[in-house]
Formats: sequence, structure tokens, C-alpha cells
Amino acid sequence: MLLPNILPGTPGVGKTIQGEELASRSGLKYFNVGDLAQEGQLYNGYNEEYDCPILDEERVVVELKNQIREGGTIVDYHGCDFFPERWFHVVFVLRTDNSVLYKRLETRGYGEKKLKEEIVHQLSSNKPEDLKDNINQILKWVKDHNT
Ligand code: DAT
Repeated sequence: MLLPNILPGTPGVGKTIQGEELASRSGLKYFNVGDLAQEGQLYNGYNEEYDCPILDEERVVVELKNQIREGGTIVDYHGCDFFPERWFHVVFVLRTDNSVLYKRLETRGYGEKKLKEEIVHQLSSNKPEDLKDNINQILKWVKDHNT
């Protein structure tokens, strides 16, 4: 059996565009968890603060389990924490620089609050100078979020 794959990454990194092309070129099936949730209304509430429905993770897991039972699928979702690890054979994480991502999500109509909360901050840690830069960047974030 061909095990499923997953393409996680924060919103806007290109999971959909690349997942769909991969599916057509590889013969794997493509599943977009967001679309699946919308089709089956797999929600258990609404988050007024972020202006978006709350995913019913248990029902998503049940639904997806049925869909990917045969294996050979690409699953598109921005996280993978609530999927059982044994489902996946490999994990490919897509990454985009924060400034580029911010513009993409703005174009997509994300509100200011959601933009700030959704973005995963990536820091390079390859050389000694990076250590100081990273600490400064994190300290700046802490300061900005304490005012
Ligand atoms: P996701 O499914 O991860 O939320 P997407 O596939 O919908 O993201 O892509 C969001 C937008 O960004 C879409 O207009 C395509 C564009 N995009 C994605 N990856 C890109 C890349 N490497 N270079 C340029 N544009 C990209």
C-alpha cells in the first residue's frame, strides 16, 4: 500500500497550488482539509475574534481516515498535530519568508489580527551572528506583544 503524504505549512505558502499540480503529475489523490470541512460542515462553533469557523478536529479525522484509507494521497492542511502520525509516510514542510507571506495573505483578505497570529516566524540559525539576530527578533516580538 502506498502511504499518504502531507504538505503542511502556514496559510499562503503554496500548499494548494503545488499539491494540486503534484496530484495531477503523480497520480496521487489530493485532499484539502479546509474544503473537506466546508463540504461536510465539520465545524463545532465559530470564532468571532478571528472571524472563522472552528474545525471539529475529531470529525475531520474520522472523515479523512475514510478518504485516505487506500493510501496514495496528498493531504493539504496548515498543521498536522491532530493527525495520527502513523498515517503519514513523509512530511514536506513548505516555507515562505515572513515578508512575502504577509503580502500574500493580505492579498487574500486576511485581517490584521489573523495575519499577526497566523504567521510562523522563521529564524535562521546557521552561523554565530544568527544567534544575536534571532534573540533580538524574538525580544522585539515579545516587546511588541506586551504593549
Ligand atoms: P496555501 O494553500 O498554502 O494557503 P496557495 O497554494 O493558495 O497557498 O498559494 C497562495 C498564493 O501564493 C497563490 O496566489 C499562489 C501564490 N504562491 C504560492 N507559492 C508561490 C511561490 N513559490 N511563488 C510565487 N507565488 C506563490
